[in-house]
Amino acid sequence: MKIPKKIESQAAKLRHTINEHNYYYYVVDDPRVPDSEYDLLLRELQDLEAKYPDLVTADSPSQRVGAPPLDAFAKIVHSVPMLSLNNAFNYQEAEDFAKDFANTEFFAELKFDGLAVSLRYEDGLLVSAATRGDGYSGEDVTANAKTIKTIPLKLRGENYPSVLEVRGEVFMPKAYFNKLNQKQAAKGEKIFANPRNAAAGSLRQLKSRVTAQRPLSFFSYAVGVVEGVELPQRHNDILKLLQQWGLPISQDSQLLTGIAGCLKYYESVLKQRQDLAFDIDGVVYKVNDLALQKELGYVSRAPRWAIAHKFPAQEAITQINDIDIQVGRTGALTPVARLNPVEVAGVTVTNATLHNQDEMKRKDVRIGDTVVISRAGDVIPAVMRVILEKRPKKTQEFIFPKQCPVCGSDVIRVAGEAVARCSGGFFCAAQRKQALKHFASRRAMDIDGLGDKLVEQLIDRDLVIKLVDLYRLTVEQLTSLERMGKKSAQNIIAALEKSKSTTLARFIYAIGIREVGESTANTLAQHFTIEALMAATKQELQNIPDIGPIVAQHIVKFFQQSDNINSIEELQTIGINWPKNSNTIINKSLAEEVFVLTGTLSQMTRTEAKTQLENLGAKVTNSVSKKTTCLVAGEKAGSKLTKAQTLGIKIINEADLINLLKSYE
Ligand code: 9MJ
Repeated sequence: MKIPKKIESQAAKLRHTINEHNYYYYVVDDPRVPDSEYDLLLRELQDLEAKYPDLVTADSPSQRVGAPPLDAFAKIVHSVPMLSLNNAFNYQEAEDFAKDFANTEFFAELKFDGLAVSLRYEDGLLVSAATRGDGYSGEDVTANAKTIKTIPLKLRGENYPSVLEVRGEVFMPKAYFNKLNQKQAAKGEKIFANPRNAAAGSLRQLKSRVTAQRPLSFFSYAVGVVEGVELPQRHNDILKLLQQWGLPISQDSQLLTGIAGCLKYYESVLKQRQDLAFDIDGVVYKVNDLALQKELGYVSRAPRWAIAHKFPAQEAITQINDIDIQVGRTGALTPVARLNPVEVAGVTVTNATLHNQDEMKRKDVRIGDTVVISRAGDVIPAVMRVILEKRPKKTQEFIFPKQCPVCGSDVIRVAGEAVARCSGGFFCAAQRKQALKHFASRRAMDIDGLGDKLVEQLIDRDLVIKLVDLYRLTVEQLTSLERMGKKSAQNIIAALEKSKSTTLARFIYAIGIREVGESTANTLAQHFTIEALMAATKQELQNIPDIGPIVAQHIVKFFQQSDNINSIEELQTIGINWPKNSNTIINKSLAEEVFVLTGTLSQMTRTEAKTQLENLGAKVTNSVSKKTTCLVAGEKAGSKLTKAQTLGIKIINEADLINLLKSYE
């Protein structure tokens, strides 16, 4: 079919516009249009291409959806071999690497934990993508790579080389990895052990339509063959050029001098590791000067001018001595493995979570098994997999209890939910303990001195059955407890008395409705009195911004239980109160502001800071853009700080933030 000129130019214009939006969205991290507008543009192009199939070009953004399946991967020979890196596993080895490089300029990069890929562009168009393979030849994953949104199908600008091979890492961001595994489990399909396996499994597979549904990403860190353009003589300048040509590069790299600078970089990245959106397994130091790189050359397949300084392993192997079931505040049963103590990333670990019933079954974890456990930062250590070859004879499959191990009530599992729950509610001592700890906590009723140990004793001795019993405690009852003097007991009674004057938001948060965190409690307090909240229908709740059907359902269900209504009434009768018009005096002084929080805060968590700013009407977003009005930079702020400086955005530190929040109290 002949394509009218007008249609042809309309399609070309759409392709260009969409590619530009892709660049700003994926590479610069500064979207120029809302997602909905982007979707409309893509739909418009797809409609045109459906009508006129000859309009489809290799670089059309519509081509990211995936090609027909392949029978097997073809081989691609790397004309310049893809190198591996030598590793340094400790400071000594890193220093040994650098001993001949006093005052040398290094470019330090993150070491992404994905799989290495070489992209080949000819006259600006992506013509092939290959895995590293053995370094000399790899698998042709072109159709799959084309589905990765951060990989440009066409280079930007005019001055790119006629041939450009870009080397980098394909990886899966951590957040998507967890979601993917949930989806896989729901479909009864393969669960990936870690984001690297998920990235490899998603890229090295024959159905590119499947790859298209996997949220993979890419960072460039080296070049192979380059023809037609003389490249700069410094590695960091080459990366800058790659970015100008539309290729994504990490913003967390740094130019530094000597090994001392490198080791500082190592330490600072190690601290931020958990906050990164993707997994890394170390950092890489590269001599920045290409002439010096050439002089240094290679030993076997690794360059002498670079080294990967690896982080300590986050996995270890140990044995399971026992499996316990813990009962949480909402009755959720969590299986926990009691371990032979083992050191993981510098900390001795004795317990690891087994998550839930399905996970246990899937992994077939048994008492006596030798297992791989993983500990990432502050996250609770988890059992990753069983080493079946080491399973002792006569182990038995673990039978998940049908009755709550604490109170004996039936265990119930709602269809579609992974979590099994004790149906005992406040009757269950385990749930009571957790509910009470939450009620007393600092951001809830803030009862000073009522810590976890005390709560356990109060419940174990039946001194507190219902929440209101807390406020009926006497000094005599308290002094009868272990390690409780008269003065401490009096202090606790005073703290209880003080906690009675609170805010509606705190109270709603404190009563522990499922899925109602601090921020939701705040929203609810701004729209309802407690009486109105107790009577609200699911629809009324959903009419409020940020309240979705699931939260609404939990709220309605909570207030359908007469025990909960009685408990609230008793608490009010005993004197818990809040300014009755607190929901009408809303301070929206920061309504025009868009904040970004970055780095580590010492006085509060980022979530707390976010909630407090939002309560004053401010918007708090994750990435710095022109719309950002203020960046709060905590300790060790990284690329967001640099970006904010570049854009001339107001930057404040934690002390400034606290003063700002105080000024509105
Ligand atoms: C990774 N995996 O992040 C290199 N790498 O450079 C970085 N790998 C590399 N650089 C030359 N950041 C060969 C391999």
